[in-house]
Amino acid sequence: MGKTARVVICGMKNTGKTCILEQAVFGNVTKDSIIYPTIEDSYIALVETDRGSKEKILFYDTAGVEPVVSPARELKQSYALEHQSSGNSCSAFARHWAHSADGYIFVYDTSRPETLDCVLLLKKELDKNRERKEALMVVVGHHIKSQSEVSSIPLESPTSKATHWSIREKIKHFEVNAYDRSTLYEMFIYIASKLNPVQNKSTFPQLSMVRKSTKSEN
Ligand SMILES: Nc1nc2c(ncn2[C@@H]2O[C@H](COP(=O)(O)OP(=O)(O)OP(=O)(O)O)[C@@H](O)[C@H]2O)c(=O)[nH]1
Ligand SMILES: [Mg+2]
Repeated sequence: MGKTARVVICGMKNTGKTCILEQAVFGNVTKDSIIYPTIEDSYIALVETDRGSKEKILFYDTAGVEPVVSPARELKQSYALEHQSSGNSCSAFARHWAHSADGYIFVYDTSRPETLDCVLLLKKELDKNRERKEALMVVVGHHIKSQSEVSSIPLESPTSKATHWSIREKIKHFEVNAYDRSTLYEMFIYIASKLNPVQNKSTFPQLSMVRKSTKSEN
């Protein structure tokens, strides 16, 4: 087991971040579970890699960030945003978390396009604050509503927009439903595997063999 990696789950409010973590770690989330808005929480878990080893990961659950305000709505809402006491903005989140995590899970709700806009901005702000420091990033489309429950179909579905964006950004895109624990495995195994890559074997034994054979030739 390597060192404990730190992974932050983030996204807009009510995208099901806590349900995803609770379900992955404890498997106790049902439709009747009462989940309160998060201030900040953490979970420590042993997560299996694709090689079968178990790695310790510390997951930070964060408060949902506020919706992204489009320029058209900005003037109208700027006063309200400036004066709200609770809530987290994308830039404040990025400043706080840019240097204290090895990985980020960006969550959006597949039925609410604005939640994906928020993910796009979060990633941009984190990149700006992290400069060239590498971090593992994954984006997760959370199917909170089934297709029949979605009242209006947006011009471009958030899921296909997220797929294109994730390809451009070279980050992996997953689709999950927190009520179905089996949909979460692939993402958590991927995260544990990427954060704990196979260590390269030392080349020292090969070097010593070369030295021996050179000696016998003389
Ligand atoms: N149908 C369905 N609803 C879900 C699912 N996951 C979460 N929900 C609903 O979404 C609500 C919000 O879930 P949370 O996990 O608290 O969302 P959050 O993103 O952690 O919210 P904040 O902590 O306020 O940012 C829950 O109370 C559930 O009712 C899911 O997989 N399916
Ligand atoms: Mg939460």
